[in-house]
Amino acid sequence: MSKFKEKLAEKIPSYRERVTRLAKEYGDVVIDQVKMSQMYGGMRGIKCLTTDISYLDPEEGIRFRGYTIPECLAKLPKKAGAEMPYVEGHFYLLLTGDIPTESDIKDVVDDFAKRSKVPKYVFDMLRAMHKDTHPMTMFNAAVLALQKESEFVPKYNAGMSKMDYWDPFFEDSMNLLAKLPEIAAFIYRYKYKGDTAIDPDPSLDFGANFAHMMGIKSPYDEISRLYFLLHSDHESGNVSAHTTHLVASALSDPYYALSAGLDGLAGPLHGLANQEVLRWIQGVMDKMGNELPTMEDLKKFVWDTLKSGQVIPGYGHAVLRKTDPRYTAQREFALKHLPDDKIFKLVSMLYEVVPPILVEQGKAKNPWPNVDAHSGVIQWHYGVTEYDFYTVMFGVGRAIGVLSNIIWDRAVGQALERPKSLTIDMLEKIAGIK
Ligand code: AMX
Repeated sequence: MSKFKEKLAEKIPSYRERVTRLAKEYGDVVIDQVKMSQMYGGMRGIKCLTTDISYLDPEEGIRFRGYTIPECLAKLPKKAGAEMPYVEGHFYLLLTGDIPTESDIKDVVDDFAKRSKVPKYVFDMLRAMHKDTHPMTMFNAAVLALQKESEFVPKYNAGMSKMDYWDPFFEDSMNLLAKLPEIAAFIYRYKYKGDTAIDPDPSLDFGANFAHMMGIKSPYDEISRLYFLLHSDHESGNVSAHTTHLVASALSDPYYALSAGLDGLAGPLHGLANQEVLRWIQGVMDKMGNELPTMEDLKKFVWDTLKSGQVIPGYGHAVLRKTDPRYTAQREFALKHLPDDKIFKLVSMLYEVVPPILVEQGKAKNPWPNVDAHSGVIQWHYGVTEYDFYTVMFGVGRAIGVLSNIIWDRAVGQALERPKSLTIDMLEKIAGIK
């Protein structure tokens, strides 16, 4: 057993004990009530999920295992000379709750390297798909195609204790995560660079290897590390995390569960928003003859978008009520590395223009930018202008968080998820409508 897995195994019994105690001894304690408006409002705010991996405070933003984004960036170990922490170290933190040492990280880096070989049938399948297939469909299909590799399935079929489910979930998740950077980079170079895949370099860490396989020079390795870290987890209720958790609760293995979660990430109100942001920004630039608009022109463009019944992509959030710290972290990177980039300047102008307009319009509960308002501009700067691809990178990052979550779901014995539904007749009766 690797030191990493041993560490996790050490942590599980005390968490299991706490969860069993809460569920058994305090099983009747009321946590929340459900309102009619929440049943028809996407279940916003209902406290009915549990995770220790991240917590989203509406005002402060995400904390990973109790650490804010600036704290993670400062405390997690970095490769000598690197600006951003190892993705492997962040994964270690999410899974164990501890900030890793250099040697802990080496353990994970080496483990990933051993598991990273992508079987040829995955590439064959991707090449057999229609060239116009959305890269997110290709990515999700690749994850699903790998399902035959699941170690959970044969162990489950052979009969195993519920207490041990987490072990093959861990193995499947590690095997899957190790392969995602190569699958994602392959899709990029297959679709947009004339099928010129670049072989992985096993001596590189997760973020740097992805940058290498994309064929993009430093500091793209730094932005890859940052990007995967920032997109990893956002509590349990968002569509990708919740879907992965739900599907895994049926004891569908991590391949099935992640592929389902990624399907949710592909929606325009969720992960696809970063592609929408760039598409929308290009619309502004096209209209302005590729020049920066004036503030007045930009205000008009924003109002025109709203008046045509569309949302402003990259703004608003179901939980957050301030500027997303994931936006801020990317803005700080951009201020340092690409302050004169034209699209970055436009994104900065939007930061001034959009919030007051959304407030004036009075619909959005949160007028501030979310992570997606910034992700695309940095990718564009480093030459990744094929914005259909952005959600795939979001997916690589999100996999780190959602897979950590389903390993822990099995570790603490989370049950099959099965909420109850009511009919309109029943609700009208409850409401006292005659
Ligand atoms: N532009 C215009 N209108 C917006 C808006 C925006 N950016 N954000 C919210 N609104 C509107 C909603 O459409 C809704 O209108 P309705 O009453 O006519 O249906 C109203 O404001 C209230 O919505 P809300 O409670 O503030 O937001 P929500 O929880 O229902 O939805 C989100 C949250 C993110 C889907 C929404 O803000 C949105 O559509 N934003 C643009 C798309 C986007 O950036 N998505 C990415 C989110 C982050 C992620 O998952 N990657």
